[in-house]
Amino acid sequence: MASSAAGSAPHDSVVIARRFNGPPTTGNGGYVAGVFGRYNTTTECAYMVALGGDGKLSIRKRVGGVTTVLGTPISAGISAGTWYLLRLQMSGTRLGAYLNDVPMITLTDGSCTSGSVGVGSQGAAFEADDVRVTEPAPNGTPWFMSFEDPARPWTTTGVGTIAVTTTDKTEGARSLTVSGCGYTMVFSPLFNTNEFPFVGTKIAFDIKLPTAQDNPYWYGQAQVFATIPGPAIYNVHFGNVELTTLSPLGTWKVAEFNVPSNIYWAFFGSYPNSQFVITINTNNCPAPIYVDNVRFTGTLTHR
Ligand SMILES: [Ca+2]
Repeated sequence: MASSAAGSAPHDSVVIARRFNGPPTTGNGGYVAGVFGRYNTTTECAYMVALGGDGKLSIRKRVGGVTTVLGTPISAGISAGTWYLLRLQMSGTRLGAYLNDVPMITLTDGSCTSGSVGVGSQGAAFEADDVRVTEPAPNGTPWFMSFEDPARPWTTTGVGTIAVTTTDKTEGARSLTVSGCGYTMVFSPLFNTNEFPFVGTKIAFDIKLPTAQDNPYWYGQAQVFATIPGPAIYNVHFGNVELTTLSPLGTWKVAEFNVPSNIYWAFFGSYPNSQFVITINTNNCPAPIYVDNVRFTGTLTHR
């Protein structure tokens, strides 16, 4: 692997090349170029998000000097001479590849644990600019909590509709829009409580109300519920936040809820098939509400 611009990075990190040009000559499927992380020179271990001469985006792993492709490469129409925004997201054993801020691949692998980051290639020339390293979601919060994980989407029932968008967000590359009047329930994917390294006495999310409101006297209400079947916690209510208090309109605000004590303590256990539900009850119809970065707040304790 030819490489350059390597620097050390924490275990959980995001490597971004905001301008990356240099997919190998079209047709050379074995040639790749991209960003890498957790490169350990002793074990020759590293992860890479690679642009391929076959036009595909892939996540690759190098262990003991041997390169393998993880998961299924995505046909992305990669072509030589085009600038791309590349992102390799590493959080615990979870890896993600983003192209131009769009999540393309997520998978898990535990081979490479820490090391340096950089840009590199196999058999290809490349140019990279504005390479940076950032931290993933705070406190190791699972990616789905910030609507970043295409493999674990949130779902809905009720009158409203939801969609993931990249146009406006407070964390990562995506947020969730909730559209429509009435009472809309938004369900997290099922998770194990042990996926959260930190547990908080409160839970919060960022929310942005549209400036257009059908009822200027009542914007609506948000609620949070949780179900943790192991200790027989079903649809327990965290409380309400009156959206009318979240002014000014058109700016990101924080909705925060106290975590009921039985739920707080359950998060120190290991319980599969758990789920959060966020409900939005609103009179607003003309424009969507944005939600992002659901996370524990208050007093945080390592589980
Ligand atoms: Ca996000």
